[in-house]
Amino acid sequence: MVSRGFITVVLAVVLVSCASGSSNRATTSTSTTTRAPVTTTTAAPALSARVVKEVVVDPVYRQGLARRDGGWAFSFNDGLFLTDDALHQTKKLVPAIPAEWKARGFDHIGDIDVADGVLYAPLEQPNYKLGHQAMLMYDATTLAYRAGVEVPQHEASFVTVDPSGIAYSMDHFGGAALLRYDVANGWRPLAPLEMSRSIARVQGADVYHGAVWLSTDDAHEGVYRVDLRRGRQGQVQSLGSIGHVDGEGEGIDATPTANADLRVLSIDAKAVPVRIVELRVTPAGH
Ligand SMILES: [Ca+2]
Repeated sequence: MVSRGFITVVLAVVLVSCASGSSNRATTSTSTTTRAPVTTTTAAPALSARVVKEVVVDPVYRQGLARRDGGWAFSFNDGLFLTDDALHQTKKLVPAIPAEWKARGFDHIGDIDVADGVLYAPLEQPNYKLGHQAMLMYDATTLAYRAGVEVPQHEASFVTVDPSGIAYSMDHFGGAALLRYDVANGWRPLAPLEMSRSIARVQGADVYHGAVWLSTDDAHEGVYRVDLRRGRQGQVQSLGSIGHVDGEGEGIDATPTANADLRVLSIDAKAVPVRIVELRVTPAGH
């Protein structure tokens, strides 16, 4: 219900934005006779995210966050945890990195995602110059390890998978492109999605409703939206800050609930507490 409300708001803003974008572009086009009139509407809806609540969580829940059926999933460097809606832990897997991957130097799980019953975990080894990291897959209900695959990227702070089976990640912690993989075809690399601007220190991402929502540990703990829709692909919007700018922003989930549209993990500057910062996304200025 709330999700539908959020979508309605977004669509309404798109319509308003398209209307104003057309008139602005029409005005611009009259100032030059050498350009053809621009009739496409590529303006993105202006959205902003504001903090509505903070929830202190178990300090081990400090890397990744994902919505799952009936609750939440969290990740730690070498642990996976499931909770119910009230954040009571229902299952854990510690250690979570299979011995075969540990033997190859992999030691860090980043921001996770859950899609179609599978928990996806980005796995790093610390020598970023090697140019390879890994993606692991677990049963999202039992946390049983299913499979893993090496991927050609230098770092791997996050992975998120859309309903069609396209996985998104980034080559480095920051940059101006999202890597894409075809999960069903052995994680075959697809053409990267070029973004309209570079974003620094990306720590998490979640694909939801035509966009990839990014959390960062940049200068203002910013949250960003990367459009995936035709005509606006790669357009980046800065949505706002999660606050706690002296702390460390980590994983994100973008599944709307009754309380919030975005949730971002934030590690306090003193290492504890760890908070889920809940944000509501609304048209900018509202
Ligand atoms: Ca996530």
